[in-house]
Amino acid sequence: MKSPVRVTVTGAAGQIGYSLLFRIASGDMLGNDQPVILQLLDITPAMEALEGVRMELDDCAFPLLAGVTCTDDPNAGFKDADYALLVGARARGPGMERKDLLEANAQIFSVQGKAINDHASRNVKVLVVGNPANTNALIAQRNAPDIDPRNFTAMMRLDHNRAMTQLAQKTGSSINDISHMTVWGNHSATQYPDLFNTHVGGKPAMDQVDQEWYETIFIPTVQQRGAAIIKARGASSAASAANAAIDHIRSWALGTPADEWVSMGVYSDGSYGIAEGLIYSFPCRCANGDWEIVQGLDVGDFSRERMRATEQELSEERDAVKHLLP
Ligand code: NAX
Repeated sequence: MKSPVRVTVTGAAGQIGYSLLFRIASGDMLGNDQPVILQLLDITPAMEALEGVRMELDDCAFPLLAGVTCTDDPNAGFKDADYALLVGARARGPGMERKDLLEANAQIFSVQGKAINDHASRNVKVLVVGNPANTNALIAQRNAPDIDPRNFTAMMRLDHNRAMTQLAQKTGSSINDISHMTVWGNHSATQYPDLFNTHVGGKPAMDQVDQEWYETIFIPTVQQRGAAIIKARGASSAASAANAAIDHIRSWALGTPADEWVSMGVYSDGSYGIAEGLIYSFPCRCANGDWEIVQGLDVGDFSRERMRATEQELSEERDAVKHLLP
């Protein structure tokens, strides 16, 4: 048996946490030969609820769960972390402007970035789920100058999975027939789900759907799916978000299938003309615990315009918190 790895989860007492922790502990994320120690971080008022979650984890008697700690101290929470899933964030309250939300989260993610810098493993793999996820990831990354910026990522896998299913349902095919999906940009309504490189049953997706459906149904449905779930459920996506977080880390740690890729918010190196340093979603291939941006995809004018719009939004988010960035 391998030696245990340390997995920090923030916002662990929240609704995504409740769908996520049990799957990490059962081996869904890192494989059924990899023991884990869970380091659960939340804020002080949530400690009692978090203790209840710990009791339930105990009661599952998971063979792979080698320990659980609960804390409200980021320095303790990130100690020696090999993986860090930053789920906890400040939700938008009544009367809160977008700028206030960005600022409130900038405070949280700068503290957590510093704690990661000072206490986590040098190879820690960080996934930011808490919204605005891409900009929160940027803030954490900028506050962790001793860690490779490539180790900070933002979750786009829920958007990617949503797009896969919408396409499978439209074409009457199985999810297993869909490959080479890409969602570019920001985890927000400006994200751009791109079918121009996607395949259904090994053949180009755009030969199997019409442009009108693509533009007027598919793209807005994927972009607005989070809002549709809030409307229907009265609460935001939780189990599907937790599932996407598991998928994201699993792909990163254990690799993507040969010739396939997934969408990940990663540190832009300027690929496809996207400003360097933004945390932008690209098609990524993973192997040996590392990711690379897939190069050379077909980007026509239709795609270019949408990729730019979502890049523009990320630049504006970054500029809104510039005064808080080191
Ligand atoms: P909940 O409100 O149920 O839980 C959030 C938890 O975070 C609470 O327990 C809270 O006490 C904790 N928290 C707040 N500030 C914290 C801090 N400074 N340190 C540690 N913990 C802190 O929200 P939940 O539904 O679990 O969603 C969590 C986040 O995921 C939200 O920001 C949400 O917007 C975001 N989402 C991101 C998605 C994505 O695809 N990237 C999709 C799902 C989800 O909407």
